[in-house]
This record gives sequence, C-alpha cells and structure tokens, in this order.
Amino acid sequence: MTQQDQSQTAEGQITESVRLERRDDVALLIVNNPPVNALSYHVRQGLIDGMAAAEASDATAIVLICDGRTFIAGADITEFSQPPKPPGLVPGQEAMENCSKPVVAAIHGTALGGGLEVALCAHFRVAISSAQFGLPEVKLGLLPGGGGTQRLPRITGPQRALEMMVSGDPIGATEALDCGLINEIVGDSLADLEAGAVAFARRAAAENTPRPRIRDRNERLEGFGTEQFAAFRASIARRTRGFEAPDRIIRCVEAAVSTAASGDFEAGLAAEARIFGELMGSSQANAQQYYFFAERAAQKVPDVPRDTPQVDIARVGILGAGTMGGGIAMNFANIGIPVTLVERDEASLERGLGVVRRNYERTAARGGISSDDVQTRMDLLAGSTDMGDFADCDLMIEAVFENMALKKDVFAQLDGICKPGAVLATNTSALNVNEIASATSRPHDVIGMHFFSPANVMRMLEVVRGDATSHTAIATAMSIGKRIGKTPVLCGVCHGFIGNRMLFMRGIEADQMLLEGATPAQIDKVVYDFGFPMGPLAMRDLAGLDVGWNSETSSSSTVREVLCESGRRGQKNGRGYYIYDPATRASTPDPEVEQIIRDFASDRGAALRSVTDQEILERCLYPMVNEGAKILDESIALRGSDIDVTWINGYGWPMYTGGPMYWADEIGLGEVLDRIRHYHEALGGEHWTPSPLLERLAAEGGSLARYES
Ligand code: 3H9
Repeated sequence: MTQQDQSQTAEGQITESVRLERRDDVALLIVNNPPVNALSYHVRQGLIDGMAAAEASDATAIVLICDGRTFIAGADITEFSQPPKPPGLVPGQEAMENCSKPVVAAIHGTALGGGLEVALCAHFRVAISSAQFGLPEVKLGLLPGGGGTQRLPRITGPQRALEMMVSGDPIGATEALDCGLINEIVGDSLADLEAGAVAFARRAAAENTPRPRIRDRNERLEGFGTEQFAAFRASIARRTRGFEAPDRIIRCVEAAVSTAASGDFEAGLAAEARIFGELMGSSQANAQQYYFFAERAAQKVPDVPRDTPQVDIARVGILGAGTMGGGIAMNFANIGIPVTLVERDEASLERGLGVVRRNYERTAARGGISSDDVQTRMDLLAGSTDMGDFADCDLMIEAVFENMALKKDVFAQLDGICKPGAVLATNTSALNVNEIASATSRPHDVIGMHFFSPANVMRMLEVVRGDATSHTAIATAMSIGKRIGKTPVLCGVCHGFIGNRMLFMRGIEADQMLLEGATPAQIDKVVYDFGFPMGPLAMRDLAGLDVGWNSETSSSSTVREVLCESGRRGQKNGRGYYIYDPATRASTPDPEVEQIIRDFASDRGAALRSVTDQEILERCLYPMVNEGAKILDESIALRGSDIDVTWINGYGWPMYTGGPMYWADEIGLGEVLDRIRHYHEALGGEHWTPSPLLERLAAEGGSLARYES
C-alpha cells in the first residue's frame, strides 16, 4: 500500500503503541501501551502522526480509544527520572483541538492525569458507566502539566476543579456527566464504548455539530476571585500542610482566571508550564514518585507468585466487636462481603454493632454513602455470641485483647470450629504469630493481619508471615487486603513487626528526653513540625495512656505509670500528657504533668537541661532508622521501601519525605550513622547500637530504601 492509499483509508500501525483502524467513515485512533496506556514517547508521537493521518484521510470523524484495561492513565512516570524524550504532549493535543473533523475521546477504566488532559482536547468525551476521571498529579508531588489546570476549571468551574486537583481523587462517570466533563454515558461494556463513540462521532459529523474547544470557554471562570481562592486555601490548609504542590495548583488556577479576562489562554498555559517546572525534580516530587513505585512493589512477594491459589472469601468471621473488631468488619461489609461478628455476651455485641451503625450514619450524614447503604452494610453483619458460627467462614480474624494466653486459647478453639483450609488471622500488633499458630493443628493456615486503628479508616495492613504460613494464606491475605482498600505490607515475626518495633524506639527516646528537661509539648511540636499529624506523646494520649497498663502491677517505675496511677487515661478521660477540652478535644499543656515529670526526674537524680529541637528530632527519628536497618538485616521486611510504605500509611510519616529509609538515604547514610554512633556513646542502650547493615551500606555508598533482603 502506498503512503497515499494509507492516508486515504487511514488504517495501519502508526507507532509501536498507536494504530489507526476504520469503522466505515469513522477513524479509530487506538492506543495500546500496557499496562495502563501511559503517555510514553511513542504514544505521544502516535497521537501526532495518527491525528495527521486521520485528518488527511477521507474519514468524517475520529474516535480516540484505548485497548486493554483503561483509557490513558497519565504520563509515563518511569520517564520522569530520565532526560526528556521528544515529542512533548502539546502537538498531539493541538492536533486534536484544531482538527477539522469531530474528535471524540472514548473512555473506559481511568482517564487520569495526562490521559484526562488529552481527552480534554477532544471536542467530545463519551464513557462507559464504570469509567473514572481524575488529575492525580498532586499525589506525585506535581500538578497537571498538560493544560489540565487551565481546561478543567473551564468545564467544571474553578471550585470543583480545585477540589479534584488538590485531592487527586477521581470522580465517576455520573458525576462527570453532571458537571459537563463528559457528553454522554454510552453503556457499560467495552463493546458499548466503541459502538457508542462511533455513533456519537458519526452523528456529530452528519449534523455538522460545532466542534467546541474547551480553551475558548471562559464563562465558568467568571465570578471566582480573590475571596474564593482565599476561602479554598483556608479549607485545605490542614490536610495539605507541608506539601508544596497544592498551593502551586491554586496558583495555576489563579492564572487561568486572570488570563481569561484578556482571552489569553496561551499565557495561562505558560504559567502552568513554568510552575510545573518548579515542582518537577523537586525533593518532594522525587519522594512522592519513589513512594508511588514503593507502594506497588510492596504488593509483590518474590516467592509467592501472582498465580498462587487463593482461598475464595465468601464470608469473614471476626472475633471481638470492640473498636478494632467493629472497624475491621466495616471494611468487608463496605465491599459486600458478609461478616460473622462474635462477642462474648449480648451486651458487648449490641454495643459493638451500635458503634458500627453510628460510624456508618456519620458517613451518610456527611454524604459519603446513602442511608440505604447504611442498612445494606449493617445487614451484612451477622452478630452472634457463639464461636460455633464461625464454621462456614473462609477467613477468620481474631481481634481480642493483646494477651498471649488468651490468643492461644482462642486459636485452639478456632482450630476445632473452622472449616479446613480457612485462613486464620490474628490482629495482634506485636505478639509472636508462630506461638499463636502453635496452638492449632494447622499452623500453615495461620497468619497475622495487623490493622491499624481506626481500622475502617487507616490504610495500613501488616500481613505477618509465620514460619509455617502457607503461600495460599499469604496470597489470600495480601489480595483481600488490597480489595478492601488497604495497603498490605508483608513482614516476618518479631516483637512489634515493622511498625510498632520502630515506634518503640522513638518512645524510648521521647521518655528519656522528658527526664532530661524537654516538655511533652516541645517534643510533640518538633515531630509535628517535621510533618507527622501529631507527636509521640499526643499519640499515646489518643491511643489511651492505659493501653498495656496494669493497675495491679503498676509500680511508678515510669512517668507513664505515674500518670496512669494518677487517673490519667489520655484523650478518653480528658487528661493524659495534656488536658483536653471535652467539646473540641483541643489540648493544652498540663503544669501538673510537667511537675510530675520534674519530680520523677529529680527522684532519680537526673539533672534537667535545655534540650534543643535538633536533638529532639534526631533522637526521635534516628533510632527508628537504625531499627529499620536491623529489621531489614533480619529479613523481617522484604525491602527498605516496604518500611517506608508502613510508616507513611500506618503512622503518618510525611509522604513528601519518602519515609524513614528514603529520608535517611537523602540525608546521607554516613551522616546518619555518625549521629547514631554519637548517641550510642553518649547515651548507651541497645537501640543505639549501630545496625551492621547500616554500617555496611554507609561504607559502600548503598541505599536503605532500595535494599532488598
Ligand atoms: C501526569 O500525567 C503528568 C501530566 O499532567 C503531565 C503531562 C505532560 N506510568 O497501580 P497498578 C504501572 S503524572 C508508568 O498496580 P491498578 C505500575 O507501576 C501521571 N507506569 O494497577 C504497575 O507496574 P508493575 C498521572 C505506570 O489497576 C502497573 O502499571 N497519572 C503508571 O491497581 C499497574 O499499576 C497517575 O498518577 C504510569 N502513569 O491501578 C496514575 N501507572 O505491574 C497512576 C501505573 O510493574 N496510576 N503504572 O508494578 C494509577 O493510579 C494506577 O496505576 C491505575 C491502575 C489506577 C491506573
């Protein structure tokens, strides 16, 4: 076929990932770049050349559509760490916008980032009902750099566009239709998509429908000014504290509004490109992009391949309907899996189910779910006081008190009740899973599934592999964890697993610094200013100061014991390290507590001094890095990045620093090791003994984050 013939019929392979096909008079420009049709350079080139060929052909309209599981899901993130590869995205986008024939984007899966920005250059967008639309660049420390900050506000209005871009969360097809982002929902299946998009395109050509360009639509930007931007900034201040990208996104939308007045769309685009350039390659963007791949790596277990047989989870059993058990149950009810929830007596069961219902009702009141959803989810929770009702459960999660004897007793009973092959999980946050498993005749079915509190909210899930745990149990726990929206990280057995084991080290130093002269408020402020949602002492107050405390054995041996003995229980009774306002839960330092700490220190002959903020930061965080290195060395974690995923999702380590391992790499392992050695010499203590792995990596110029055990 000659070049001439090819452009006449507009068919054939354009680049390795883009091809043209014909459906009679309509040209289909098809992207096929697995796994997510990212905008790699050959896709960008394919858009330019494919549009040119389709425009030159005798086709009357053009449909942009994708093979595989999704429409274009954004820029190719793997290209970000390499020198830019031409062509850019703009020529392809302009070819669509300025095309003399109607261009329709046909969307399934997720139109994200640069993918949505391409779709916004089509004259029309149609989608199937399951499609999602979003500009998630903020999660990568970036902003939409393909015109998204200029075009989205012109379609949805600035308020909704700002919300979408600053949260990074996608919206569904119905919402997209309501706000004008798409023109039509053309059905539910992939076949519906192609047929619907082709019909839409053909109609637009036949009726000679005007071909709207979003860049020309300024009306929705009117009336949004200084006051509205200030209100939006105030509304997001708390949840975006420390992140650089959200404010940059707002600045781009401000540019969209201010340049619209003079009709200068290109000036808005130029502002976006300049501000995008400020973020690309910044330390926050690098850290957040590292985290993106870290989270995906954590799903992979080298000796448990993707095709490992799994237990089909038709019903989940949960023992304990307290705060933890109830929260865990909600995760399964949320995705339609029935749960058997067992408590020791009717009163506790009723209390637990009541808390779950109130949680759902609160979500419904905020508009998160409908009131019908509340009932549907509650109907999935079957309460009982008889453990025999666990007999038909495929996955059992025990959520009783942290007491080894109790857990062993429970597992021995479950062994007699549960059907063969059921996965038996413990929600212990620190105890030895091997010992728990030894109480059963089937230790291969026993695994840890450590949910973080509140379990219906927190994304972290530590999956704890015992010595005998089977591949099937691991694959099942990791996969159901992902299905319920968690971020599962696999770890081995040790006291406290990855997360709490490192947390203990921070706690030791926080306690010690109190006795040297730092106040709770000073320690907490340093950790908060680093980017955590709260400091270690405020966190203890939130969790309950008396967790793990026993009034019978308490002997005033620590400040915490003394505080518990004086009736302080933390936030739940309004007094802990701080005093809490019963209405607002706002905390204020408690002079009595500071006196208790001073008395405690002086009874032990400790001289108080002024502790600097820098010392507080180092003594809170470096022992965690050191412990993380030990955890890696012992192969408790599979990779350094798994530790980062655990701390970001489980404890609020600021994502824009990449997590403890990545953060230490960025500082320089040599420098971190020097400080650890310094504190080891000055203070002693096992937790300051330098990790041999850290010593080795520091000497070799290696990386903790990229280390695989
Ligand atoms: C952007 O667009 C900037 C523009 O504004 C500027 C334009 C000029 N690139 O998550 P999964 C890989 S920024 C490269 O497990 P799922 C991923 O690593 C981008 N690779 O699947 C994984 O690889 P592996 C804005 C990517 O079904 C595999 O695909 N877009 C990309 O659970 C499967 O991923 C985003 O931020 C990518 N963009 O979820 C979207 N995306 O199998 C980011 C994924 O080797 N992506 N991979 O581990 C996502 O949110 C999810 O991947 C998605 C699918 C929802 C699409």
